[in-house]
Amino acid sequence: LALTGSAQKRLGNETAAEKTKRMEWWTDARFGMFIHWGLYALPARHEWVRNYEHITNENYQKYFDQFNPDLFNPKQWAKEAKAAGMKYAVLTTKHHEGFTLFDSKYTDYKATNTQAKRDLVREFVDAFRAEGIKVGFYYSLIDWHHPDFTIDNVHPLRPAKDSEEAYAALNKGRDMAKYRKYLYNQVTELLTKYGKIDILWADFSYPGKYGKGKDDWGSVELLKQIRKLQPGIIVDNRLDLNDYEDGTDFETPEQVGPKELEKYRGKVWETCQTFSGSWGYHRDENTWKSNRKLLDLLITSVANGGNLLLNVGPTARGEFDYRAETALDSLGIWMHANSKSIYHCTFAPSDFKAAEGTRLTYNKDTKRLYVHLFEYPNTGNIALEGYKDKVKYAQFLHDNSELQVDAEKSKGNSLVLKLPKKKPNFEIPVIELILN
Ligand code: JFZ
Repeated sequence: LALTGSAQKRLGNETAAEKTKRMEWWTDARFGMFIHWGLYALPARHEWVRNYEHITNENYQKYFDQFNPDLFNPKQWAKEAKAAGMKYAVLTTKHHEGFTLFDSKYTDYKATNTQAKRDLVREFVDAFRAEGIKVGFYYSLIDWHHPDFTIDNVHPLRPAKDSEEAYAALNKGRDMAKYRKYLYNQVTELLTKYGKIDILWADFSYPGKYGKGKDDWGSVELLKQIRKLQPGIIVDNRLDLNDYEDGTDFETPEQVGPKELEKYRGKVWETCQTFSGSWGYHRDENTWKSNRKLLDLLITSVANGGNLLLNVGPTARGEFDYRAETALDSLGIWMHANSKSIYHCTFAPSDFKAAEGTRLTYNKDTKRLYVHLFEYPNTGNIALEGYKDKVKYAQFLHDNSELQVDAEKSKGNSLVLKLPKKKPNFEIPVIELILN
């Protein structure tokens, strides 16, 4: 059988089974915390502010000068992530603005040279590890501060308005080969100075005539180096290596709705989501997702075999916004009682159809099926068509209270369970079915 074209391109020798094994902790974990933190927390109006408002290096300098996160306490962050039920965390070690939270020997544009006077990545790593949370590094491929990074004529998030000549003039003297080396060196620093790193989240490629992709980043060499330095690491798919069969590890659908997540069933993926619209701290943004919506995204991710990476944008003083804390608390209360339907779970076997108003997750090892009641029936029962001879025992997940079968109503293949008229005190209660 002749493989054609790109499908046969490989970077290493890992088999599909070995990859599954390497990623097992991550696919089991299902829920992680994204942290977008950088100088953009000071203007507090989106992490793209430098680009959106065309701020020059000179005018952006005030944020570097004023950066003083006096309340930064990653132990507290880690406690809050853990209480919410999150198993891993990914921090922006450098975002597009180019400022590094770590002490890099390749730049002066780093936290060590601000009033913080220290390596904030180191403290993050130590604190999260101490809580048993896996650590990941986000590293921006894009860099608006580096003198060799060429300014793009067309960018997916901001199409060009100027002429090609104007851009050519702007880019005179910039050398992507030098930037490529810088990025390689910094990733090497990140993967050698901080012990075992569980995830690398490189961001992002926009290949095309005016864009940037694997040749600009040197992605092939970079990924080889990443794998060599950290053999166990899990890498996102934004290095533009999709034509390699064993390239990167997971897909990253961003800010998509629950309905769209169905398309990813069967793939290895993680959806990243903000509380509001911005990833960095945004003071005046008031369109926050409801707690129910966040819970929906978590459950629906697992119901389609994926992970949720939920973002927090800490303030310039280094604390989580009170609105984020309230949302995390609410998720934590649900997770405390219901996390068995999340960890180590995936989509249900195809012979179980989700009843109207429900979403299913499944643990194949314990052979338990979880029915999430998105719409709580006020009829005093629920009919599960086709489940009749497949279920040994039924209970609520949050308290292990039995849910009796309504034998009279259970006709044909229909399994009808009696439910309390009053909805239990959870936004989305879960029925646990122990299968035969
Ligand atoms: C990127 C960043 O620009 C953003 O600031 C944030 O860090 C997010 C997690 O990742 O955002 C993207 C990346 C790719 C697309 C859109 C937003 N895209 O391909 O459409």
